[in-house]
Amino acid sequence: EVTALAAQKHGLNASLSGESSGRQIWHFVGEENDGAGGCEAFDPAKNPNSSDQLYRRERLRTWRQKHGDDVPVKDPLERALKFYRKLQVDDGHWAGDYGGPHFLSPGLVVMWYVTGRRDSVLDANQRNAMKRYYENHQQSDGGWGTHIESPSTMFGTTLTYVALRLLGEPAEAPRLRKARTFIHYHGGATYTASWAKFALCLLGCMDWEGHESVPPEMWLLPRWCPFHPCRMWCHARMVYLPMGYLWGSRWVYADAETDETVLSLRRELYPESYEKIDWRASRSLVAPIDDYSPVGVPMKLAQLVLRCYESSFILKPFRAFVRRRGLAFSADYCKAEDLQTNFVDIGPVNKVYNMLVAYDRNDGTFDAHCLRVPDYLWVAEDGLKMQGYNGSQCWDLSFATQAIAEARLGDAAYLEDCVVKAWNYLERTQILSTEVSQASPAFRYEDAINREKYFRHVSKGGWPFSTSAHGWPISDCTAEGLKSVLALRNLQCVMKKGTSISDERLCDAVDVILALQNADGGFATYENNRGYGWYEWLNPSEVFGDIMIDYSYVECSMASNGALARFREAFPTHRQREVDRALARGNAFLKSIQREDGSWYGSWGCCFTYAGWFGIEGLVDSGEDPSTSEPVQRACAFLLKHQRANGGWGEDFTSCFDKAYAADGMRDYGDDGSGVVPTAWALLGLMAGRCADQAAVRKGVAYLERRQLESGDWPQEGIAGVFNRACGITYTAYRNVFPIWALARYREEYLLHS
Ligand code: LAN
Repeated sequence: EVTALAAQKHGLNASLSGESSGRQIWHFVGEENDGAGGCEAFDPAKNPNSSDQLYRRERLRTWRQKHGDDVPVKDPLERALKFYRKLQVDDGHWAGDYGGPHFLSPGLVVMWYVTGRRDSVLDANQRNAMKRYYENHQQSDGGWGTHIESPSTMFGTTLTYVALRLLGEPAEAPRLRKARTFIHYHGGATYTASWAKFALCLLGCMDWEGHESVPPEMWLLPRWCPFHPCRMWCHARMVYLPMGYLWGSRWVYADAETDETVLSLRRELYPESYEKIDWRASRSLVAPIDDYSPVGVPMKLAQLVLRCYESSFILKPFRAFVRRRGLAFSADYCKAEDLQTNFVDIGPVNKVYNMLVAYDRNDGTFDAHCLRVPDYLWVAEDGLKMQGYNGSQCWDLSFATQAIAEARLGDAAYLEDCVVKAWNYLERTQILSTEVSQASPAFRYEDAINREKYFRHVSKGGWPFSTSAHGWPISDCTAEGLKSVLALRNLQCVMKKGTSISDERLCDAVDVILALQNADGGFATYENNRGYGWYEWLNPSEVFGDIMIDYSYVECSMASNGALARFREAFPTHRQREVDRALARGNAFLKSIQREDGSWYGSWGCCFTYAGWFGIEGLVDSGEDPSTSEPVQRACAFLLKHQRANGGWGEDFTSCFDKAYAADGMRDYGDDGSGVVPTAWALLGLMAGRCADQAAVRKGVAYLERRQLESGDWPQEGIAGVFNRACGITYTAYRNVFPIWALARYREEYLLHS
């Protein structure tokens, strides 16, 4: 029944270009099934970031077939827009590579293996293309990083090694020998990070005694208890949920004791003999190269207490009772999450583990889950990867549309069609309550959520990051969605041809934003902050930083401030006092987290440059007069200080990891330290702050124009996105949307007002 629901609502045969709900599915056709599709050879040593050639070529080809060749355009902005509109998918969004992390697809491979190696989870073409990806990203030391630009870690290496073996690569293949040397040099798989250990335990290549406790009965604590997991950041919560279930039932691959590959892996992964390993003693081991956030003393103590609890004889009957109830609650909660998200699930890690829980529940939902695996897979010239989300559709689209609106080109004949399609995507993607309009068959689920029981924040009126089927609303995605709608709604083409969005829906969006403001005046990602800073002492992940609670971020706060301000202009009477107050508090929050040197630390993009734009624009949107505001001028001075000799700005991932500005700029994959994406961010910030140094801005704009390719595209440089301090994530749309926006702002706003 559930399978039928998913199939019917989301058009399973949809190809990448024919979807109506943002779904991105790759089909392998003819000879292109090696994942390369005739692309130029991919050389990760030059730049491990794919430039999304497969997708872009396919789109350009389709465009040319329909519309013929473009007349060459001189104007850089027009050239960029004429290029970018060609990449749009029929349903209105722009697709793109959202890969980057290396630790995601191995989890999928393990799940595919332990649930019976079905083609419905991963077919042969997908597996081949996945192997190609792993091969492409192996580094000269034999290892793999946590993400494509990271130095090798045990986390990335053990997982990828195991995935390659499960996909059929022989242990004696030279690349695997090399990887094994790396693993053994760092002490063997007992030194990998806990999330990798978890996968090894499921597969039967590590004893569960080697894994710290994840008791599912923590869900039974009373809600007021500060240790109740509902207070965690939703991503951590939704990952530890299926983990608790699988740990609590000590789930292991049924054929582990006879499976040749598993038995061999037990020999390959450890320098000592598997039988002799002291698993209990190995639990807390972790290689220094993985140990980004060392587990704090409080967590170590908690683990000690849990060890006693786990082995206590007296507590056995009590434990058995609460464990059973904890497992039952976890299984139900996983299922609720599956249904709420149409089996997409909030992210790639819980997708895989929830699938395993569904397999274990054996209630028929596993098949529905299989249909949603391709949503996470993306093919580029470096092979097939599992993405960090089921795409970044709504997010990228909201920037593209705001850029077009700011360029005052929304009604230009060559963009009309593109704008109307994008508008319709925004309309279809907003999360509504119960009604399902004709134009929007996607499952809108507010009433199905069982919100209170499963700790969900309000959704009605929000926008998600990707698709309405996913449906978790996010503060800044809601805000950027609302800003886009406000920017487009008065265009002639939208009024004539777009699906209407009622004022009431815009008010709903503002209600979501208002509800998401934290006590400190800032905005977190999906929910209000429900916990305390000291939770970070309990972060068990080792490889990630600041994952325990939903903090207030400069990015989410700027977006929310901007949306409130623009909404107030359009609807001055809706919750007037609350909106005013929220803006004043938002403004104070942004000032409170600005660093002495004028910068802000960026959590979701690289890094101080990204946050600089958000910080400045957020301050201005919340009422700061740029010409007199000291914080705005200090922020502009910070950005100006980092302009490079070639006129651009550059910052690479190390800034995020080290939490300090990487003075060498975009070191490895930029252009003499600069890059087009950071340059565009810096310019957007400076122009929002009405920077008085016009020469610097002009130089930055000239830099963007100089780097533009003949086609109107820009080159793909270093990785632009980040999460959890330590993991990079790819946004291929950024090299288009932000330069376009910066050029637009320069022409339409800055020159006129300065
Ligand atoms: C994202 C993607 C979008 C991103 C923005 C909207 C850009 C940001 O402004 C707020 C945070 C958010 C929503 C975000 C949070 C962390 C995510 C979900 C991701 C970076 C995509 C992947 C990542 C997720 C945690 C990856 C899975 C890994 C785990 C450690 C669970």
